[in-house]
Amino acid sequence: MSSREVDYFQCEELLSVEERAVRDRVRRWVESRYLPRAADCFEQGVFPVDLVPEMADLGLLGMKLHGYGGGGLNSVAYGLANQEVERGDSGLRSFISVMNALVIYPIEVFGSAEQRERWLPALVKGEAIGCFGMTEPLAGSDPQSMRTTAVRDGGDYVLNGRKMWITNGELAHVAVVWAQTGEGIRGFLVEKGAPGFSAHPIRRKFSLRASVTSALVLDGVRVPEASLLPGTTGLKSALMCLNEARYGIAWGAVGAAMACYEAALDHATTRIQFGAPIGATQLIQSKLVKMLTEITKAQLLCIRLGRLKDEGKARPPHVSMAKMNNSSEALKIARTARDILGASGITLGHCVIRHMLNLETVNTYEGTQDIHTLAIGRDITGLSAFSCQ
Ligand code: TGC
Ligand code: FAD
Repeated sequence: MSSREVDYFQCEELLSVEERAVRDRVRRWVESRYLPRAADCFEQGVFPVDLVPEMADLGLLGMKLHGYGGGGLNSVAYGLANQEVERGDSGLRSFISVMNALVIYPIEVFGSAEQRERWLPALVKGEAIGCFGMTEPLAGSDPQSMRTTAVRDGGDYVLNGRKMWITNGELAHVAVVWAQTGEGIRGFLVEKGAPGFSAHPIRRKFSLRASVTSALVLDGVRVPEASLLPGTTGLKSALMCLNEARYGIAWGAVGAAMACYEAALDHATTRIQFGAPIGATQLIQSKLVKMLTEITKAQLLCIRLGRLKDEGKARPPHVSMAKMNNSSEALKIARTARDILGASGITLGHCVIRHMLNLETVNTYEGTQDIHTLAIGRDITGLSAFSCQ
């Protein structure tokens, strides 16, 4: 095996023919349709909404969904698709994550038959876009403290509150909104155009620029009881969705890291300083070896987690470990790659600074490094260290 391939431990052999086919199909699409415009989307701060129908045709929406036009893929194939999309850009993968894990999944698992019929086929075809409103200005890592309320009034619920940092917010035809009710935190489907409901852009981002990030305002939004996701039974229901999204992020981060490593290796073997390629120096080799080692560990973690998931043996702390490790290692790899590229590493002429800036968000959203550390710490000790009170 050539040391130039980003598959040092022959992980390829751990994949089925179908899983490889999904990966290769998505890789070809990303390379031909997204990469040529990735830098422009990032620079201009634009999500390429015109590509949504192509993503749907490629089967990127509803990848794991059985029925309703979904792909019914296993977890490893789903993960590989996330990896390839994030090799393109974390913003593009965020769109895929939100659609699959945070909108289609909760409607499939917690929705009524009517809600599933109404939304799932349209979401899978890309005719409808969704978002997931959990985070608030005063409730980020601690969503249990959310202040958005849904109060019963006759046959309706009335929602009041603010949601912050919501991916796809202004694009969405339907928002999965989490709110405090008299029966704990529950999920609601709030449609675009509902009186009192609006989405506003969050501007001046230096990360995830090719993704729409919004604030949601809910001022006395009256929705019928049929908008409640009837299967939701507290914060746990929302955390189950996060579990799915975090799993995809663990794979996606590997894709971004692979892209950065490839760019760094290419530069190290072609850039001549002091009469030799910089890759001939021990310092640069040490950095490349560390990068490849961490990518290899992350790849193995993902494949094992995917198999555990499909066997019904993966627990939330397993997902936390993969999300935590892979996003933080990808960020370190991107920073190292940026360094190896020297001055050229600061421009969008290479993918590296784009990935590096994006990975700052990937490391923060869906549970920060600290939060996943505490979740795993609680799992192994049985002691919660979330609050110092
Ligand atoms: P805690 O007592 O731990 O849990 C309440 C109930 O939920 C269960 N549970 C989980 N279930 C499934 N998956 C998980 N990951 C779970 N974690 C906990 C738990 O067993 C319990 O069940 P039960 O039956 O006893 O009721 O709740 P806590 O309030 O102590 O909070 C735990 C904590 C801190 C880990 C959680 O709040 C957390 O994960 N915080 C981080 C917040 C976060 O990740 N937000 C993400 C917002 S969405 C987003 O960022 C989208 S980015 C999209 C993109 O663009 O890709
Ligand atoms: P805080 O919770 O305020 O944390 C600040 C710092 O304190 C962090 O370093 C954290 O690790 C640390 N900290 C917090 N608690 C503890 C503790 N107990 N012990 C030690 N350290 C602690 N949310 C959604 O609901 N839907 C979305 O679609 C969505 N998309 C996003 C897109 C982008 C681009 C971004 C940046 C965020 C998005 N988020 C979304 C929000 C994201 O999930 C939150 O930003 C994240 O959960 C962290 O919350 P916070 O930003 O409020 O930080």
